[in-house]
Amino acid sequence: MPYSRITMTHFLLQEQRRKGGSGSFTALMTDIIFACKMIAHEVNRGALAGNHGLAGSENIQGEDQKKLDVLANDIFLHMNELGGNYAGMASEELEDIHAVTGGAEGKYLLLFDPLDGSSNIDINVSVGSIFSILRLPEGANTIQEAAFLRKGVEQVAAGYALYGSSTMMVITTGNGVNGFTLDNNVGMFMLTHPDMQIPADTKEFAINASRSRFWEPPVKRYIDECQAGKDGPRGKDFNMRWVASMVAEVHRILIRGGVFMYPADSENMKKGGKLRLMYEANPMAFIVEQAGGLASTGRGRIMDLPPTHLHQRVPVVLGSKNEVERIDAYHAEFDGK
Ligand code: P6P
Repeated sequence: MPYSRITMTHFLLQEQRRKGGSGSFTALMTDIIFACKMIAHEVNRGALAGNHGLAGSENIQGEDQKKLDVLANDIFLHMNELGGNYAGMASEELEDIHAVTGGAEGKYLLLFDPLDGSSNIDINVSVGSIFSILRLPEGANTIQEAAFLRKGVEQVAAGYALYGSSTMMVITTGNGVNGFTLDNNVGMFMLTHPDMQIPADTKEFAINASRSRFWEPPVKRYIDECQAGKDGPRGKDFNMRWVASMVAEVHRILIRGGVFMYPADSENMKKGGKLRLMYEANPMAFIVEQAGGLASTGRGRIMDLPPTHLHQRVPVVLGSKNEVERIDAYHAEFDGK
């Protein structure tokens, strides 16, 4: 059997040739791949490198930054500045968009959550990086926040890196979803999960059940029915998972199906929910939809939402198509639609 492994770089080059691209997208993705490999190294070194614990600073979200939050953000900024294949950047860890420096002249806008799930770092549980890529609007010469405020349907590409038992990257450019595993011996991501598909049905849900007292009735109805098991209205038993790392939850759903929910509730409703639209919900929604799943707020498609500001939050219900449709139907029934 001839050697048939495909590296992520060669996969992207094949996509580039198929689409007749100029190579600037591939160049940007190469910088992102470098950043994720370096972050993987720092995550894996953990306490040995003094990477655990708090940085002693807060981010725009008012959250205490972990040392690796700051380091991962610095790595993303530095590797992309070196590459210069971007027109502007935005990060969960930065209040404002990142000024273009060093003569960057790419035609893409890069948005990212450099280290998602960072409360898991010190306990050695999976964390990840999430990124979203938009095309710079035609004729835009100065980069303002407004250029980033585009619906999820306008994304050119989206992906994540999962720093877990193995390091993986999963991406979509609008032609399905493909997964790559880092071979540390050669330092390359290799195609291991071609054409990832989410099963339409599932017996597994993920939600932070400690917030049940805040949930709206349609969310409570859905979870109660799952917990009622085979003797209840669903006629089957369900299992629950909660990793507190959206990247890990989405990856599990891509591999074996499931539904992930972080709904707006009576406690977080005033902020619009918990998860951020531009660099968490939208990229994950693109990936999930490209894999045959759905991504909703409970009351509408996430990728159709017109953003109003960079760090806005949004309710998230995503995963197996038939479960998301059921949850949306419960919301519509509750709203009297
Ligand atoms: P909770 C991580 O901080 C995150 O943004 C998502 O990755 C994760 O799903 C969620 O928040 C965890 O929230 O309420 O369990 O801390």
